[in-house]
Amino acid sequence: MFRRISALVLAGLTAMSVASCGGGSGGSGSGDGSITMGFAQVGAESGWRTANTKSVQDSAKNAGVTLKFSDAQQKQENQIKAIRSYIQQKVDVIAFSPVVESGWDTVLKEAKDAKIPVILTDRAVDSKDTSLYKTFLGSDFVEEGKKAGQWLVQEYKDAKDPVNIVELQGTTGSAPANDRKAGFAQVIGADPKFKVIASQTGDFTRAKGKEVMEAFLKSNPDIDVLYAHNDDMGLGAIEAIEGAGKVPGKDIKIITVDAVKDGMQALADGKINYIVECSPLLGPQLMDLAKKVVKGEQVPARVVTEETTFTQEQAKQVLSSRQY
Ligand code: GYE
Repeated sequence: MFRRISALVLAGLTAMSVASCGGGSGGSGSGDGSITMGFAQVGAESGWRTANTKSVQDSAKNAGVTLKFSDAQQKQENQIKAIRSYIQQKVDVIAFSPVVESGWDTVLKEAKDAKIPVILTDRAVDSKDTSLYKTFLGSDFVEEGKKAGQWLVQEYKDAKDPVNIVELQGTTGSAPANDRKAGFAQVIGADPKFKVIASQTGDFTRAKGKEVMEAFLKSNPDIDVLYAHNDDMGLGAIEAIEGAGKVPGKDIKIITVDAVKDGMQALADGKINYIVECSPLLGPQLMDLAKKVVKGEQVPARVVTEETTFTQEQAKQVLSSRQY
């Protein structure tokens, strides 16, 4: 009897220690170095996001990181709930891509108090207190907006007439929408012939991009250029442009950001004119950073993703080898 009880107690203790392996709050994880990450994803709004989710999930597997994953369907309150549940579950590290920039201080403070390190990935927050997170891994969205503007300035360098631009913005209040708009405006603002005649959010989705472009076309007979903050909205807009009997890439020149496969295909087909790349393949670097912060090692406060741009000719060359 005693032997049976002690065996049960022992089994219970073992189970507890196994359970706590991934749960050392901010500790160094289990002896074998494995860690548990809670990841609060934005949603599944675009091809970029799908590729990003796959990258995070695949890299976690490869790195031996146990991943708890949630999809917030583009709603901040869902992300906050997910982060709180990761805090309760005492994960080793929380990573998330904040849907909007503002309103994170309270929940980030809760993670800090629970001694769970937080990594921002893809999108930034505007919190003044940078001790609320360990690092921010992702693109320089202002730079992306500038690259889009620079192509336009070059493309219309000899034009004397006004260039009428419509803009499809990403999710209102998100870092990529704010920054891609700002970078673009900064570059084209140097020449008054560039006029943004309409600018509205398409929430980074194809359906919204189409809907808003239809409205733009109805109220503006003379659109020269569309600048869409991502490929998906650009692809939706192409349907609207074709529906209105115009030729995308010719009657209306199109610049987008991301360079996912469908976007690159449209670029190679001549329907988009220029794409600024934004890489979603953040998973491997995220897992490296996570392991370091859980061990208490120093990491750079900002890790910027390397990216390029594509013309129609370049798209034709790389299309077959595009991973996402
Ligand atoms: O450009 C867009 C996605 O945050 C960089 O979010 C990301 C953006 C990306 O929905 O397609």
